Amino acid sequence: ADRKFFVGGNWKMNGTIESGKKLVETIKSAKLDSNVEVVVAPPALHLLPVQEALKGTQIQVAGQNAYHQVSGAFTGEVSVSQLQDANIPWVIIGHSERRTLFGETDANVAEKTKAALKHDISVILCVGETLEQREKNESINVVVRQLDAVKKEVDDWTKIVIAYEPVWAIGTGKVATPEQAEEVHAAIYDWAVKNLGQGATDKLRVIYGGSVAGKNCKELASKPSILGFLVGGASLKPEFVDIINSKL
Ligand code: G2H
Repeated sequence: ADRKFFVGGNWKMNGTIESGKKLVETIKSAKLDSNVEVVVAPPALHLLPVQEALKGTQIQVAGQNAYHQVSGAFTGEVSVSQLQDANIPWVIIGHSERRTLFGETDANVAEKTKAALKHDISVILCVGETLEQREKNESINVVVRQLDAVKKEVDDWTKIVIAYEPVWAIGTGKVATPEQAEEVHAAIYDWAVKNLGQGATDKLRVIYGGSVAGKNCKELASKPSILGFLVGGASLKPEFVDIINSKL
């Protein structure tokens, strides 16, 4: 029970208040595997209406990003404490789009993760290599470096879900093979044993993200090291339900 299968839907910067509610209705009207923890991440402006629409269901919401400072002159940012104030239980930190398009460094990701946990918000922590890094055989080194940076700031990882998202698989339709995902997932569990201690790894979930879809989710989900998914494009479609139910 400690390692419930986890399915996150990252809506990114898509949709309207109306389309978000429609999507929620689609998910609500479906029969979902009750053994799955489901978290959807709408755009910040839509968090509250979506959360309201999801009341009474097994589905929680997440911010897609948060700033580590509590308040102040940080135009355009939403703080971890503001998420906490709005009762938002989860936040995605370190998504590759934040890292590459908005210049977030490993150190930024670490301080945001630390701040979120301090405010009692669980974190979906994203790591993953680029195509260039994969071709140079650096995938595992890159992921370990990204994890080490967070470990410097955070001791307790019980409220972190690690999402392995190879950048070359994101939004490209080019999903990692189950073997490619498993290799990195295994390296992440090894890292966790060495760095977090045995007890922590019993509870740790490493999920996969990058072009997860209705048609590839079952095979990926059948692998013991893949404890769930972070889904982008397909989380905006009715097939998100199939992905939630991929263990059925
Ligand atoms: C990776 C993923 C969700 P997609 O960014 O975080 O998106 O499923 O569209 O590749």
